[in-house]
Amino acid sequence: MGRSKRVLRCFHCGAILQCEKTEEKGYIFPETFHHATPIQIIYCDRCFQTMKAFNFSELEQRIDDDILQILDDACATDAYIIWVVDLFSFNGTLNKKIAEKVKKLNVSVIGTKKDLLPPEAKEENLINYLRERFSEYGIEPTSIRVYSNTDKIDPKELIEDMNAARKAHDVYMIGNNSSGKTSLINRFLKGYENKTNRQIKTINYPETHVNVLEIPLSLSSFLYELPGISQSTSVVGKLEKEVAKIIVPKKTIKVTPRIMGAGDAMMVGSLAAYEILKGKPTTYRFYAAEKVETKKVSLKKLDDAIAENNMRRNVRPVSDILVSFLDYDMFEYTMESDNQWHDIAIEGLGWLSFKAQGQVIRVRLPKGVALKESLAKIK
Ligand SMILES: Nc1nc2c(ncn2[C@@H]2O[C@H](COP(=O)(O)OP(=O)(O)O)[C@@H](O)[C@H]2O)c(=O)[nH]1
Ligand SMILES: [Mg+2]
Repeated sequence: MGRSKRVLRCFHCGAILQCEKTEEKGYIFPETFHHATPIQIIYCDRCFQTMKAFNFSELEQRIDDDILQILDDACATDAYIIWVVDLFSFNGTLNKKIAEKVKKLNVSVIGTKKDLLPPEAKEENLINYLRERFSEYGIEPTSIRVYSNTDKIDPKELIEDMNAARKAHDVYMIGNNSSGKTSLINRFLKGYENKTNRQIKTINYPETHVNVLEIPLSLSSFLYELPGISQSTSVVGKLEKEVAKIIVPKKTIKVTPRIMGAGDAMMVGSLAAYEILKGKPTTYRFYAAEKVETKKVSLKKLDDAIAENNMRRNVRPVSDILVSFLDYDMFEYTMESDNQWHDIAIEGLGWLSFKAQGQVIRVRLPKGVALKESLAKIK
């Protein structure tokens, strides 16, 4: 009779553990592999690293606390705030604590990366969209502009506008990581003349752990570029780097129209799905980076289709971190019947746009990612 031995598997993703191929599923260090006992709870290296990354969120929090502390100074000096948002990934989710701090100040909003949106995205609609989203947090911006780094704007004009708005006060530029703050400042610097005896420098902001860029605007006022606000609610950064490469757009995003009605569902790779529980067949448009693939399937077959796609990887992207149903959150929206275009947007991934006609739509998305329903960004 042969002998049997328990096969060691990762406690998180279930992959069979091995210690030979670092790039393949289930890899653990030979030390751990050879000394493992059958009753031990072991995670493969990949899951272990991911879980470590999740647990490091406290570290990100500390950076946000530092930003809050810097903003206390901004409040104390009645500073002018420039809040930069990336027009693609912004779905209306703002950091509440930061919004609470700056809402009494003079806030101006700059939407960046307009070039990533399709030509139907009109400046006026985008500005209204931004105004409505900020207003939900009690912020009434004094000005809202949208830019692309390919726009021909005169840097001198940027400076004149800012000088008129800040009324000799300091300026604090805030925004998420990669929202385009540094790119904006670089454009601004092209028209900048330093009339002070101080230099542009990166300083450790007093009593914090963070560095900020300090640009003297006059003998007694500065522009500060604050570190990026951590995007803990975006898909980007929650999943693998390979997934981020697919979902972060580098050129104009793609719009996929589909007719769907009750009983239909749309998979977005294996990362997310929109399920139409109730509603007449109508056009749904999905906006996402060019390499993000979608597939219409019957609602009944959705679970099987996702499981199969996790193996075959026909509809990209697929994440090895999303291995069970428990790794997803689910939300259900009952829409009004206002016949206006609405979006249900998954932060960092994309959004489904449709005319609200009383549909019931269920969305599944990676746990902890922000989902937001609002009037459409692009009409
Ligand atoms: N397509 C496009 N990309 C942009 C634009 N502005 C910034 N980026 C890119 O977005 C990324 C982050 O920009 P950066 O200015 O470093 O953002 P920061 O982290 O807020 O300082 C970089 O890869 C930039 O090239 C824009 O208007 N259009
Ligand atoms: Mg920067």
